[in-house]
Amino acid sequence: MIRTLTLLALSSLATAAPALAQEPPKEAAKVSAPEAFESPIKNAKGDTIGKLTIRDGANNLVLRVAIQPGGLPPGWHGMHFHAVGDCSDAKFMNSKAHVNHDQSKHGLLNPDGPDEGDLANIFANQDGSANAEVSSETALTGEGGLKDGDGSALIIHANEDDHTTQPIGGAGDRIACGVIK
Ligand SMILES: [Cu+2]
Ligand SMILES: [Zn+2]
Repeated sequence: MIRTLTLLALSSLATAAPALAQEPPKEAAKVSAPEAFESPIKNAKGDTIGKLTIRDGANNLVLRVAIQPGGLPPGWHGMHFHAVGDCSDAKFMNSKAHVNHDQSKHGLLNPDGPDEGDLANIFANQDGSANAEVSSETALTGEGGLKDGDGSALIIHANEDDHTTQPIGGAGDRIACGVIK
């Protein structure tokens, strides 16, 4: 029975393959390298605890966050793009609310979301170091992009984001910030 199913699956793959092969390759004309951006991430004292790197492709941007040992409390932390590229105050309130141009609800798992600032959580190890790579459909440049007039900020929160509740998924205080400008 299983074998029959496998064979069926294989034969449907076989018939699907030529159709796929005939499709013109997507983005064939786009040969330029993704736009890149790099910025330090600072804690409330203004110390650099790591860095963010953004690569922006045609349809998605990829954000990589690298936090050095001692940088964050161990465990999960919410991570968002906030609307203003200002990390100058200790509580990072100058970075304002999440990037959100169309009044979407907060939360990657919210049926009325997500807003443009919503990102997956980052996990900090026992030593406070962390590494994460997440994607976002929010653009780096152009209309509605992160590098708009007042820039944007990557904010890391004290607690994890439950991706559902308003306004920030219960993520709590803002404990780290990186300017995107
Ligand atoms: Cu946030
Ligand atoms: Zn949000």
